[in-house]
Amino acid sequence: MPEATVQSATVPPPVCDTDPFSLEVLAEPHALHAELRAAGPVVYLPRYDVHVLARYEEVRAALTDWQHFESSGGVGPVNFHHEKSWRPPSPLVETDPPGHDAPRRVLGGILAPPALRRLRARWQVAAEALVDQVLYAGPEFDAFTELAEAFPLRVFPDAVGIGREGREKLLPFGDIGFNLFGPANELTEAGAHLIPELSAWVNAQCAREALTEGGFGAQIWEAADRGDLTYAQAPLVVRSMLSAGVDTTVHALGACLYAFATHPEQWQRLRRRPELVRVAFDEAVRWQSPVQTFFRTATTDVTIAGTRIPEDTKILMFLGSANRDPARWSDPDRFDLSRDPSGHVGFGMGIHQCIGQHVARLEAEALLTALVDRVEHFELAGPPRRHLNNTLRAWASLPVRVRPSGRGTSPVR
Ligand code: OVM
Repeated sequence: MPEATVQSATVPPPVCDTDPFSLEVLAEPHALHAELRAAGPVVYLPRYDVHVLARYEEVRAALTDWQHFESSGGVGPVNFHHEKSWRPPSPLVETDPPGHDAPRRVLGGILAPPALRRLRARWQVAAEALVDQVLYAGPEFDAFTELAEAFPLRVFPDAVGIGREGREKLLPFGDIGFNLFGPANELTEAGAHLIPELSAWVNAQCAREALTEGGFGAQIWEAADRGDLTYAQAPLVVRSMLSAGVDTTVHALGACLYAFATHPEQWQRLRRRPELVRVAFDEAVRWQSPVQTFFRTATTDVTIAGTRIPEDTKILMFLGSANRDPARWSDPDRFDLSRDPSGHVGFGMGIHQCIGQHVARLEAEALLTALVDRVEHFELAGPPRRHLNNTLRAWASLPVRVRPSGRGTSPVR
């Protein structure tokens, strides 16, 4: 083929044989990320037949180019053009314009900052009550289970408007969903037997009759009444909130609490300047990247930095690696409230950027504010434990010891 000038103009990418979804790498991913960033702008992973992007510039470019890197082929390694998904595709995360536009507009309005204002005071009271309750029991506790898990579970399901029964299924359901944005492995295997029961329960919560008036869920059905959504889309949009809205926030709060337990000087800075809570949350999301990866599918042959990515093949984007790329961030491994974390891709970027981020920010603001008022000093009281997930940088336990400030209503002084 002497005339293959277009082909010969492209460079073969470096190859990586490491499995980024092995338990060892999931437990400690940063060395592989550094290796992938150093190897080149595009790296090929023969194990999964995907091209991977681990540098900030390329990850950001791919996230904002939905025309070439589509989501309707699935945002995990499974290519929906050839294989069925484990559930009907999400009308938000597993779709592209124009089908994506209406669900995005509707849910985006319901979860926009002005619409959330009525929740702020109630969530602040709930956070204060929870922190008081935890501190009352003593200065040592598990900040992951007792705060990071407990707080979203106290406020978010009520805001959506689901029933009280069965809420303990939300976290395992989300865990399974996020494992299924990665490859079939021991993690997906371990959850497989729970899928029928958990899915049936979640799907039942998405029905109009199951949702209380005024909640996010009921508002989605009202949008269908107005013709802004189809009646077929409404329960799937409710399902998106229940799939993507709990574990993500829980592990982002876990990231915040881990950050402060290991950086007491940053906690003092936040106590001096509590208006930094929102910066603190974004910096924790950048630093830990609770959502580590997403895939896209190439809509056509695309060339990135001279490497050809064939049409209809998968691209794996490392958000967590982009968020620690030294080419974009100075001293990226440092958790530092004096940096401006804006531009991080922990919530994604572009048309699919996290639609629930304002809800998460409000939850974080309520919890951190309650803690700032009540906790003078924060430290680890034992080794923190990770929970391994194919997509989430997650926690199982975060033992802490605190010195209460004597404010709030805690009797522990
Ligand atoms: C969805 C969705 C979106 C993001 C994450 C996710 C299971 C689900 O729209 O259903 O995790």
